[in-house]
Amino acid sequence: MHEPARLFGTPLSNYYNKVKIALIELERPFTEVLHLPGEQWPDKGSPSGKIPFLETADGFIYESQAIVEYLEDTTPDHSCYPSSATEKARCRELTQTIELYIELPARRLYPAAFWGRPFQQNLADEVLQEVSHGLRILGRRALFSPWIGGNNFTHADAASWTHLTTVSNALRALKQPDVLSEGIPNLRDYLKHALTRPSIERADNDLRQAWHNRNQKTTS
Ligand SMILES: N[C@@H](CCC(=O)N[C@@H](CS)C(=O)NCC(=O)O)C(=O)O
Repeated sequence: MHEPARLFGTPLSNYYNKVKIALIELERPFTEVLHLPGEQWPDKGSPSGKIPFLETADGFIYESQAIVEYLEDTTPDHSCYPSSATEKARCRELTQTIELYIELPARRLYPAAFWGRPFQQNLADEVLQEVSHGLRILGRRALFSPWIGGNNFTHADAASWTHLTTVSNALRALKQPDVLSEGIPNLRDYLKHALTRPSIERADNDLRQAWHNRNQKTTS
């Protein structure tokens, strides 16, 4: 029986939601601790100062992928990876492709898209080029039939849903071309299908509620 872990961060964060989906899928008990970027970081929590980080009986763990792998390694009775080493590597390829070549470049637009900072079209043009390149890489491996790697839900779907939703929301907020749907023709269907998974449905509801709370705070 696992001690409940404490997940630090906010449902507004795509990396936080990736870990939260893993916790739910692996049936690990956990509580959520609201911890916003900009607050003073706990000394032990996250050496990078970023969220998410997880407090476990073994100490604090940061970096979402390290947390996911830790949860896999310490949950002997469940897994969100295929059993074969090659298939597992495929899931990690997909996750890294999305994070390094799509989410990371797109992240440069989040201050303008989500936090009211000034928008620069030349920055957006650069980002769109980089994201389109990332989508071409992703297209060489991703199946989206119905899950990103094929028949079964894996951790790569948690990453895919949370990051692609966030990037898509950012581009829409900034009225930029929908390069995601151009690069992944069945993206809409995939994201819709992802919401049939209870873990993703819960993360999505919590995300919407967190935006609602934040918007109410900023308008009151
Ligand atoms: N590579 C990190 C990325 C985490 C990340 O970028 N988190 C964002 C929130 S989604 C953050 O903490 N931003 C605040 C900052 O960069 O200082 C991970 O996988 O955990």
